[in-house]
Amino acid sequence: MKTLLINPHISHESVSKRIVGGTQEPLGLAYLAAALEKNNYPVEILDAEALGISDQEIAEYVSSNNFDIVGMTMTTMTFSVAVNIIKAIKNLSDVIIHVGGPHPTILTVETLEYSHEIDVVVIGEGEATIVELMDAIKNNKDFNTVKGIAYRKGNDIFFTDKRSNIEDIDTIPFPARHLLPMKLYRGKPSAGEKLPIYSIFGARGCPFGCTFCSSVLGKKYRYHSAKRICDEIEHLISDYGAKTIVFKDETFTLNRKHVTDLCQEMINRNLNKKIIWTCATRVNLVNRDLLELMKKAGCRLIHYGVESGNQRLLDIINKGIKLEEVISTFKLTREVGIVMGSYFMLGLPSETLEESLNTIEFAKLADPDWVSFTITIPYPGSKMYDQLKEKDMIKTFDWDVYNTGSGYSDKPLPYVTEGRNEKELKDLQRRAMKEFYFRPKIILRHLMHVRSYDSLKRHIKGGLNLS
Ligand code: B12
Repeated sequence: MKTLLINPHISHESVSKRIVGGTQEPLGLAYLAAALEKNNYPVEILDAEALGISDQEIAEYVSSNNFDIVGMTMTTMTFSVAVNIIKAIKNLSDVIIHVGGPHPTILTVETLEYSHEIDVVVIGEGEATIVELMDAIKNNKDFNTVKGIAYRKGNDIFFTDKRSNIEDIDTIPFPARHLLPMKLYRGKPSAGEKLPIYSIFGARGCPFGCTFCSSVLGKKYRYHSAKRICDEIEHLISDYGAKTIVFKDETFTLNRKHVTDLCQEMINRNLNKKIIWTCATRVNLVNRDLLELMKKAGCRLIHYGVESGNQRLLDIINKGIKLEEVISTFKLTREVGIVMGSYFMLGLPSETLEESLNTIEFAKLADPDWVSFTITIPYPGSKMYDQLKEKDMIKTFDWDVYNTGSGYSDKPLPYVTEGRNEKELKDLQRRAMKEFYFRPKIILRHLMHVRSYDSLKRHIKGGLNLS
């Protein structure tokens, strides 16, 4: 019984690919594959995004290799692409199709109703469920014995008992990276010059309530032990020659004791001499001692989620930070010598033109090294989506339009805040990027970090895409 797990392609709309190139490992699928391998189920991963292959080529690969079961991961942005791939597969092969990931977890019934080719939706974390699903298929048991799924039987859709999240995530094996085309992943230039760059997901869940977030991994923060994370780093160094690690955790410094232990363990194992690393967190969850320790442990860059340069909007989106905290933390981070990236959003609900301009000015004032300005999209699963849907302010539920490459595609925006228009927001986004990056101080700062011809080319490509 052979399973294929597919990462659908997003390339033509992927902002990182359009502007700077490169893709990242689909860690969710690699975790699922590891769980299957641990239970002796043969599995392969096809990363269509990294490989750049067409729907037809995927369908032919499935049929010529006699897979019995195909799994596909889906976000809202990749939903339409994934559904087309599934259609192409079912045209050629009679396989069981199951899907998982944020979109089908949130809109389970809609997913099954929209695509009749999908047999099963795995809801939430998938490691335990996928193994039970395989057991049921192998032993010809009814799907109602598998917790945490919804499935189709005849014309009806059935939900089974809910599955709780995995308490101790150290029990999950390392992602099966040996099934991924590891040489094709490049990471973003903000991660630095030391290639190859690979990612680790060190913690799951986030207790905060930002209205734009649609995380499906729960509110409870569950993290891997310092030992497990350092073992995984050593594995990435020895097997793949990793030089840079990107922590994909949503809020890296949430538990200060844990981060302190982790940094200490990295230093004890001399990992700080072998790799550099990056992470993302909130401005109110660091202090000087912690930043200094992180720097000593090899932290090169921190991405801070700032979102807006207006306190009124920060409060509306329930961000729970103050603008003064942004300024003081950015100053501190620079003093400690850690590079900074900062995420901003334009077109938040009720945002005026003046407030959008404030955000651009604030980004320059706060002075990070890297920025992104994304146009607000209310993704299903977020509080913002529910609020705007209730007010009838979402223009379309055609999910293809939600793959806007953060506003950089020619697709129309599914939501435009009151009193504003699409063209103005898209123009403003480009203006924001140009105003931020095309300043002598920033150009110089970036050129000083360029260490290779390849990197110079990536910087120039990024700049040309902005102009
Ligand atoms: C890494 C990441 C990225 C990377 C993608 C790298 C990659 N190849 O995965 C990059 C930086 C490119 C990215 C970009 C964006 N992202 Co993103 N990203 C993430 C992040 C932080 C981690 C994903 C991850 O690895 N998770 C770890 C694994 C363990 O979880 P998982 O993937 O969900 O998989 C588990 C389950 O869902 C399930 N499962 C998943 N798939 C399948 C399939 C099967 C068959 C089964 C059985 C089970 C199953 O089992 C897995 C193991 O437990 C998530 C947030 C999060 N906490 O997940 C956001 C997230 C996926 N991103 C999101 C968004 C909105 C974006 C952007 C639009 C942001 C922006 N404004 O630019 C862009 C869009 C890019 C695009 N066009 O698609 C949203 C998606 C919301 C939604 N409704 O779909 C999320 C959930 C963030 C959030 N909290 O709102 N992202």
